[in-house]
Amino acid sequence: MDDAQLNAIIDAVVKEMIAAQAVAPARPAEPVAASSPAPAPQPAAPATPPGGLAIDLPDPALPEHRYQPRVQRAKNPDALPALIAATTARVGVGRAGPRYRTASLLLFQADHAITQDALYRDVDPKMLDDLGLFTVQTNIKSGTSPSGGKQEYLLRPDLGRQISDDGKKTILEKCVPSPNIQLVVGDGLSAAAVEANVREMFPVILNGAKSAGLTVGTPFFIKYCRVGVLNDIGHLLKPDVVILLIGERPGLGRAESLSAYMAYRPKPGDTDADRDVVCNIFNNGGTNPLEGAAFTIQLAQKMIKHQASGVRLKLATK
Ligand code: B12
Repeated sequence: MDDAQLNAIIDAVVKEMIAAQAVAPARPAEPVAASSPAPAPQPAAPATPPGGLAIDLPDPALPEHRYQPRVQRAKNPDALPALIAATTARVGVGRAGPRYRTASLLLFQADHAITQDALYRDVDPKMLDDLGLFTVQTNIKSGTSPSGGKQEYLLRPDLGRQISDDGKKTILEKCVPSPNIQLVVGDGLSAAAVEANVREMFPVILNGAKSAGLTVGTPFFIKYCRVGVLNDIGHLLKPDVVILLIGERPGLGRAESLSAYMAYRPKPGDTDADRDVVCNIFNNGGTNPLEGAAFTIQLAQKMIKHQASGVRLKLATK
């Protein structure tokens, strides 16, 4: 039997099944347990293609699907939404025998895709322009092969801690030297985190520094950036404190989490023991970006007062 005959048979069977309503033209979302609260309205089903069979499903990462309680015969169905809202952990998802339910599996896959996007794509250049940030690069070359771009960034964290020679030149040309605070943004492991928080944090950090009587240097953006880049910045510009806003490793479905890594007068050879971090900055569940920004200024003041950061600062303030 050749391909044409095979396809003709498949077409005929599919048509028969649709006519007999044995398969729905478009599949609805997985039904919710009777004991759960009423489901949110479902988005419109995808248009049925001319053949009559559609296999598209609604996006499982949409809030109305992500946070839907899926425990069957729950003892206290009213408490489930509150439990789910209280944590970013995957609770109240139910199970099918010993396995995840299909909806949970699809959400895992969707979240994995979100994570990959956050990691592999570049920060929106418009946002960088709006904030007046120029861009320098580390010693990771642009490109997409293993010897450049995000692939190399992942394989060579050491190169992501060094500003390229061109970048160093640009920084020295464009930046005011020896400020109290040098503010820097780095893509790190999540472009989504930078886009979700930096716009809100910038004015709070700049105004907070002004109110505290601290000078702020010329801010800029570092592409393919790792935390250890703090040392090069300290060496080049001699600020009192560097605040590096950088995308954290994106957890599943938590791609928008940002950190502010900070150090007092960082220099080559410094390690994480000389640094501090304000972590898990994101809206709806983390440290919200406005608070996170205010906290970085308080921490910068403390670092300047005690002329220390990291373990030394902890010991000085014990
Ligand atoms: C990956 C990770 C690690 C890895 C880092 C290895 C690596 N090469 O990436 C390992 C497992 C070694 C680690 C160890 C520790 N970590 Co850690 N880590 C993380 C995690 C999951 C992601 C960090 C990230 O994305 N960084 C951004 C990328 C771009 O940075 P990077 O240059 O690739 O990697 C550097 C940073 O990750 C840094 N780093 C990692 N953890 C910490 C902690 C502190 C206090 C500092 C200053 C730096 C630092 O080390 C890497 C090398 O320079 C975060 C969770 C989060 N929500 O952020 C916790 C997190 C940052 N870690 C935390 C802690 C407490 C630690 C430890 C102190 C634990 C311990 N008691 O030993 C140690 C410190 C290690 C150190 N570097 O000195 C806390 C910090 C809490 C806080 N506010 O102080 C976090 C937020 C986890 C949490 N509890 O929520 N960590």
